[in-house]
Amino acid sequence: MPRALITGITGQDGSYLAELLLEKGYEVHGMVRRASTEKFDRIEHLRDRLTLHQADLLDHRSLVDALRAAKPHEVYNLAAMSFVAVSWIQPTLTAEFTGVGVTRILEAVREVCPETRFYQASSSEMFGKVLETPQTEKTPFYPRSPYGVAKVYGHHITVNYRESYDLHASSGILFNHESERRGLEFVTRKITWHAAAIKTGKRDSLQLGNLDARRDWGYAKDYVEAMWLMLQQDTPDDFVIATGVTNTVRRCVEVAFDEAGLNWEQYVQIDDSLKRPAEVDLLVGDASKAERQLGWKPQTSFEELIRLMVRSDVALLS
Ligand code: NAP
Ligand code: F7E
Repeated sequence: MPRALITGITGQDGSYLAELLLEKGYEVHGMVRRASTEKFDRIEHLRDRLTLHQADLLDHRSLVDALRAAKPHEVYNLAAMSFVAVSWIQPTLTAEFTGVGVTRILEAVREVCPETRFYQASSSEMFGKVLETPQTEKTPFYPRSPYGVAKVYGHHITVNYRESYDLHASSGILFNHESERRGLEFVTRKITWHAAAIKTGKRDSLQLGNLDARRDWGYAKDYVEAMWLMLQQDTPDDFVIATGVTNTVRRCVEVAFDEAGLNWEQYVQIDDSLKRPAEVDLLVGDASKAERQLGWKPQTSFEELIRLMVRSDVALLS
């Protein structure tokens, strides 16, 4: 039976990846952080089929112990401080988790299980102020946030350990991906949740920042499949995972409020404090290498995604 260890298993992607690997017959181990109140909502339905290990990306000893206990064939490093807006408020902590944390886990893999296949969760935020469009694996990075800078470090250290120590380490450069399990602070879920909350009478307005920002949004369930495919290749490599379609935040609002049967202009207000010190204006990825080499293609359109998120939030709040 193949064994996998997922860091960040309590997050959006971790929970979908755990489901996928269980379906494929894996023994699934997850790394979790201790908190005074457990927040395992996204994996509650899987709890009895998972083995959880207390560890933290800030603590090398705990990473070594988790790897020794799990003996994984595959490690998926999804743990990170993942919210871009907060990375300006906690820039050094973001660098520690999201950047140097990657070196800590790579060092632990090298020490405990150098044959293990390793996946690093890189991000389209590394492209930031884009130097070409669409963005590919060869597009130079120009990060625009402390989070993006930390992800560039994590990406380069993964490539460097692959080349220095011959590790089977791959990096997925994933563009934004969302779902019913997306954190409420990210813009798509904030919009779908508020559309549902207004429809069900629990809120009467929605405050947003930059409506003109453009993102390439896909469905998280489709994207975790690409992570798994990367680790099934004989040779480790880097892959852009994206839909190739870009939409504005404004379009996201229009679709979500339409699904809820509401006129968005009556409810949405601009709050300048939600605008970022430096913005990423346009992201659109070219995933043709993943299609060619992994046979991966996105299955869910932007509009389907936003509509299914609104329906899920309406059900949640009703
Ligand atoms: P998420 O929902 O915010 O989940 C992040 C996970 O990381 C949580 O399980 C969190 O645990 C864990 N974590 C944070 N700091 C940690 C630490 N110091 N030690 C151990 N665990 C820690 O993020 P996501 O959307 O699933 O994203 C997964 C990964 O892909 C992240 O690395 C993110 O940066 C990257 N990424 C995401 C996207 C996207 O659009 N979703 C795109 C590109 C890349 P707690 O539950 O304890 O907080
Ligand atoms: O912002 C604009 C905001 O926070 C998207 C993470 O998963 O994807 C995610 O990062 C856009 C930005 O995601 C609000 O200015 C307007 O331009 O949903 P977001 P993100 O910053 O793109 C990348 C690929 C990752 O790797 C990250 O981990 O929406 N926006 N008004 C707003 N954003 C938020 N959050 N809230 C607003 O009110």
